[in-house]
Amino acid sequence: MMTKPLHAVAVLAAVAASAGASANLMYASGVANFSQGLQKNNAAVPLDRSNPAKALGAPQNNDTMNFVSLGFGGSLVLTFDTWFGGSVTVWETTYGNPSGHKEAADVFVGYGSTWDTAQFWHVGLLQNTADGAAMSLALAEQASGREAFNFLKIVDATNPAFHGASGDGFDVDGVMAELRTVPAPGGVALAAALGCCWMRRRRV
Ligand SMILES: [Ca+2]
Ligand SMILES: [Ca+2]
Repeated sequence: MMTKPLHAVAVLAAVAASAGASANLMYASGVANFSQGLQKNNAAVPLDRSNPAKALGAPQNNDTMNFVSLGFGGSLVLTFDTWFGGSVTVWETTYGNPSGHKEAADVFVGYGSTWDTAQFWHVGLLQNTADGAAMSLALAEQASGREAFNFLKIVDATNPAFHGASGDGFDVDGVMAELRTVPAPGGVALAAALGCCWMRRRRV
């Protein structure tokens, strides 16, 4: 009896921790794949800019080494604790000077059992000057017929012409998405179950 309130608190804390940002928003929590590109001069991106885990969790959103550099043409596939939809928000790092470091990336959302077999739909081209703003998934929803996704892919689309020899493409500090509590696969499973019951009832 005495422990019941404590249990309730523990459960609430666990729910809050998994939600991350808030009840309806969450930050990326896993790296499904990282295929880093190179610097403009074809040298490898320095190690301190090459850890994809720096794109997970809440963005630091400051001028520290809080990001992973995609490298020119590089890509990063992230996952969340659960299904997401609605919109996604990406934070980039440009040390307070985005117009001096023009970087861009194509953002995709995907659905599938693994990142390399998943189908992806284009969300938009994100300029680093517009980072931190929510990108609507409305067009991806229309194209896919889905309202919930389980992969988010960011592909560097930076024009090397804007950069010096050590330019290294788009930098990802953090990514946020809206939680979807009723994923389509569950709906499909439910429909299948209902169809099964209906068939069974019909036979009776
Ligand atoms: Ca960069
Ligand atoms: Ca970060």
